[in-house]
Amino acid sequence: MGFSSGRVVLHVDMDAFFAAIEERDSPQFNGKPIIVGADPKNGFGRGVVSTANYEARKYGIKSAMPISWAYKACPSAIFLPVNFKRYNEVSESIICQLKSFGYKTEQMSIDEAYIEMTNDKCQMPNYEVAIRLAGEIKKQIKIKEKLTCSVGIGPNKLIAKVASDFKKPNGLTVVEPQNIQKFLDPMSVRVLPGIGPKTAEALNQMGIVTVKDLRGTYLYKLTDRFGVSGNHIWEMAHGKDDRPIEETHTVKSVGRQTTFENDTKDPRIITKTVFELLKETFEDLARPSQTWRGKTLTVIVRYAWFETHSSQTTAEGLLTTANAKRLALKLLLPYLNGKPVRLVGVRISGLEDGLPSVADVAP
Ligand code: TTP
Ligand code: MG
Repeated sequence: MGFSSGRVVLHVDMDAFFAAIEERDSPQFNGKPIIVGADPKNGFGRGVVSTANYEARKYGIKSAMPISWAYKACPSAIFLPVNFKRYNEVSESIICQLKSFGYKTEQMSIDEAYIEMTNDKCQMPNYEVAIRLAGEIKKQIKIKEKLTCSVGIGPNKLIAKVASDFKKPNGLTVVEPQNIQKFLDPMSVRVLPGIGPKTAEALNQMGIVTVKDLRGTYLYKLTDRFGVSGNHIWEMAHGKDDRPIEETHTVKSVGRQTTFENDTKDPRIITKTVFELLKETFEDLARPSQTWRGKTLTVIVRYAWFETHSSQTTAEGLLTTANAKRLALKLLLPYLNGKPVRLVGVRISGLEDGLPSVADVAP
């Protein structure tokens, strides 16, 4: 570990977040597989898994899997509904704790944040200070919240993020600049943020499976295939990432979605459900300590055969409960076409800091 003038970034990600909170709050669940998500309805439920604790993951259960599959894999697991309000409270408390260390901190989602440690005044090598801070963060969160997290330390957000996911739960992974390539090379391209199943499949078809394969690919081949995103993919493969830590916006989007009990073609049911989801999303936005507002509204519609559409619009000024309903209906109309709908969702994004919250101005 040498002295380094480069960047040092920490990424903190809570372990099995929703499930860990449930386990903590109900000691009788201790050590049992816990699955948070839609109601499994004895194997006939149609929603998805939000998350599962590590005990349940032994059965192959993971986020976004249909709840019916999870039920099949482990019918004796404890199935619990999602309690966003509770998780949001815990999340806020953890983010406050992270900020209290005094470094620039950016919340990325309900259970993760980046911390910028570059230019620390301390005389010790930066990575040593970062490792100490990581230990202190883990200790504090354990004491105050009785929860564990995993921490990644690296020279930028990308490396810190991949590192925090490298060893879970309760992990600490440090990747100094000289080790970036050694760290990334053997991994599947899927570990790179933003490379989902479709992009990975396209890369596989080009003979690219690992990050090393990706790094050995000519940039033009990637831009030919993926356009401008090719540049981004190529930079990630080289461990490059210039994104700064931005503490201004705490959360970038909030939303809700639901799977219908039975597929429905009924425009009244679909519309009513979208309005209900919108109401719940606005309630999520109205948390008193938040000072952001939404501008962009997205409506998601999934047909019975899983074809999924999302369309969005940006409000002129603020998105209020009143204009959001009108905009949602406009976005929804093309899908009220007699085709059976399986799932609908709404999302509000483009949140800004330091402005009145949506709830403050909503009628
Ligand atoms: P993650 O950090 O992706 O997952 P996790 O904290 O449950 O587990 P890990 O130890 O692997 O970090 O997401 C944080 C929370 O967000 C998670 O607890 C539940 C919620 N979530 C969903 O509701 N649906 C999803 O598809 C994912 C990925 C997460
Ligand atoms: Mg997590």
